[in-house]
Amino acid sequence: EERLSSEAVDVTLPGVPYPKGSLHPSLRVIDEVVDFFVGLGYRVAEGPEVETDYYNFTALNIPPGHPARGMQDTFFLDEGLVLRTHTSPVQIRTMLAQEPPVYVVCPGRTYRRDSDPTHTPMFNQIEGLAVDKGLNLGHLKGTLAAMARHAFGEDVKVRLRPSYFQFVEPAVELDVSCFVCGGSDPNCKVCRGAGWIEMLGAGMVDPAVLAEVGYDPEEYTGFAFGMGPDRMAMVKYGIPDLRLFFEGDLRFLQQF
Ligand code: 2NL
Repeated sequence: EERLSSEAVDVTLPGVPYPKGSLHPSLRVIDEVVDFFVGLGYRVAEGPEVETDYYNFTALNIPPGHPARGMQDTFFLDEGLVLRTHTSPVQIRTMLAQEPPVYVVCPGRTYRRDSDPTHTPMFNQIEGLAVDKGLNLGHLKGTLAAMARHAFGEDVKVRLRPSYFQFVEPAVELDVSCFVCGGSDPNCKVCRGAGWIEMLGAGMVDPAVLAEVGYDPEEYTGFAFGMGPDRMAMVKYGIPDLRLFFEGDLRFLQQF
């Protein structure tokens, strides 16, 4: 009796809470976008964050001395190395390593000398590339519209606006209709009354870039796109300051 009562365990007491992890808001968006493209048959490719000047700039139609280099706020390292300013060098490496067709999606960390509420020196990027026979702007728009509906809901509309990026021609930016107000609220916090949200940049791969990796631009065409999943997460989850993403504060992270 004595032993039974002294060793009794009250199984009705609550257990010791086990700390639960959660996914970072950027990773949630990255997973969503990457899963979408994997579903279409794209492969995931990764590459080094320390890159050569050649892979980060020259191969992308940005030769030494070109003003587009000055606009990227690059972290320069020794001996012609840089912290990559975008994940495009991963697609260059992919094209150099294989023959077309190419269908890849490239998520990763990228770096620019910039720091304010909407820019951090390290940020995530997802780029994608398709090279095949007969690809045109219609394939680009259809693919990216389907991705936008996957990320922001079946009802969103998309529009393309003319833009400029050195490595594509023509270049476009893709907007999605506001998934909060649909354009009906002039005071909407998400689209600020514009009705549209900027989502990504894209375009048809410049023939000079295809030729640089040894592909015949007369035989193959391609489209490419680049987006900022951190920015997308700010819009999607209503987060006002990008710097919160990289401070590691559990009170912030546990909300997602
Ligand atoms: C943006 C725009 C873009 C690309 C990235 C690309 C890569 C290769 C060849 C051609 Cl290897 N293009 N990438 C093209 C257009 C836009 O990113 O605003 N990103 C956040």
